[in-house]
Amino acid sequence: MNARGIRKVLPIWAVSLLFLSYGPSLEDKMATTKTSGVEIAVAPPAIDTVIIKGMVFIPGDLHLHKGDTVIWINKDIVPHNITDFPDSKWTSGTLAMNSSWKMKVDDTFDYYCSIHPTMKGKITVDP
Ligand SMILES: [Cu+2]
Repeated sequence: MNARGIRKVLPIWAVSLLFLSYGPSLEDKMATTKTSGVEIAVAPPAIDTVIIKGMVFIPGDLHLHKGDTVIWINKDIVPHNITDFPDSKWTSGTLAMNSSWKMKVDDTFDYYCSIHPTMKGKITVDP
């Protein structure tokens, strides 16, 4: 290789070295990853759906996170309700066909339809 050839190759090599030395350090990359982890931990509350169809709650046991909202949608041809089980401390009231009712959830609970007491469901708050 003559002197002119080296002059053509050298700038590319020098520019590469410049990028490597001025790029983000390993510590910077680790900090970014840590920030991303925190963002995942504080994800906004989700909205989950329970469909009522064929005289059952689908899914029968819905797993979610504290603070999420559940919407029950009655897709049956008969009215239903969502009522605390076994104490009936609260109820949605009657849900006509195609109507819905929602509730913010903080704790695990069982529920049922007091119109059709064999219809039971559960909401499980995962840690
Ligand atoms: Cu019912």
